[in-house]
Amino acid sequence: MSTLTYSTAGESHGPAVTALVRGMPAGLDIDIDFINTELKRRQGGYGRGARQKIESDAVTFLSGMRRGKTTGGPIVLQIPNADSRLDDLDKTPPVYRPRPGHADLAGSIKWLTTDCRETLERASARETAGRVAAGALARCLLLEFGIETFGFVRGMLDAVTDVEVTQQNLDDLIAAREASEVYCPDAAVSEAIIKHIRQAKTDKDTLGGLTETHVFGCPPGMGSCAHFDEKLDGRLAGAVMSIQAYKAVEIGLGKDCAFRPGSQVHDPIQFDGGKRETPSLGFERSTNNAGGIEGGMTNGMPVVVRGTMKPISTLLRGLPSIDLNTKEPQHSAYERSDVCALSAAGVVMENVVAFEIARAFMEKFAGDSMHQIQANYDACMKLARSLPLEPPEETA
Ligand code: EPS
Repeated sequence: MSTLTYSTAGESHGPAVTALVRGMPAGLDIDIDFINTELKRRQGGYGRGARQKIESDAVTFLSGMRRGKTTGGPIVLQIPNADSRLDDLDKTPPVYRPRPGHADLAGSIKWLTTDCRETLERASARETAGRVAAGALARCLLLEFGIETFGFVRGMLDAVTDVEVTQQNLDDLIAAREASEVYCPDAAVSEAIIKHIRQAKTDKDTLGGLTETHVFGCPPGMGSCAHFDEKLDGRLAGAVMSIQAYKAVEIGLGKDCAFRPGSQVHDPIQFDGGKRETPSLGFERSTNNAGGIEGGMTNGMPVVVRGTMKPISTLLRGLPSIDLNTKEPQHSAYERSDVCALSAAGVVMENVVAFEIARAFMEKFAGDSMHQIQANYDACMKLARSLPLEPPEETA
């Protein structure tokens, strides 16, 4: 059995984007419709560019699946690109004027070329289709154990919702998000965001914003404080920060911890015997400033992650740059792009967060098959519920 991991491959205008997922247990029912729904959601959101009218993203399983279930073997997911033209020089000409904020300049120096296309084809956010497919597959596993994720747009500029996300209002929030063109479960804030995007388009400018993911139903003890590279908050931060254009990640209260004393940051611990059979095992908090993670481990409360996306670096009006061949000042090149891809980024974030949660879940309840994992999960939860396993030692 290998650790649950994934990697992606594919260029924005190559034949396809793919994801290779290793370590999925055998016997998991794969909900392809669900994966495709997530891919569709990633393509949407007000402010997207013309590419999304060309593509109709849907996944094909090239391996690791038989009769709708995982086999335990490596899984290759493929999403074809309709706009495939990588080797056609007329349709994908070289780009010599790097965009400030994009991978163009750093990548060109890294790969020793003056053609930014060598870099931008892989740096493109089209790659996130592969990440969404892998994350949505991981969510099929999590849902078997009642672990649910909810991702949405929190806001941008002066339009930020203060909506509270709880398991109780989750269904209403999902409905409100689905009704919003920008995936924000607050109608008034959605309107304001759309206005901002419309204005940015007029100004030939771009916009970023805040996205958030909440994960419900995580049992305590996933992740680890024993090894820094097993800390779940570190892994979540790395996963979210690696999404194209993300510049900050916060868990729970995040950076606002700096502005409060400890008494107003740390979540008081209570025990509710009536909730012993729930994933929290009854260990409850009146607040969740920790965002469900303490010491790099889940504590039974919902995991809350927030990400900041910078505005897309391809501006229709360009930005001051140079020509890499002549080094003369030039405005940056314009490649077809989005005015704002915040809603899509929220979908990407939800799915990359889910993959990291699934990875931590598999490390704790490890098994080659769903049967084995279910048995391990049940046994582990039973032991945790029976604490103390030995009579407490007398103290003098
Ligand atoms: C994207 C596909 C790309 C861009 C965007 C996201 O398509 P194209 O470059 O063919 O228009 O719209 O990519 C970028 C923001 C970027 O910097 O490359 C997608 O499918 O998400």
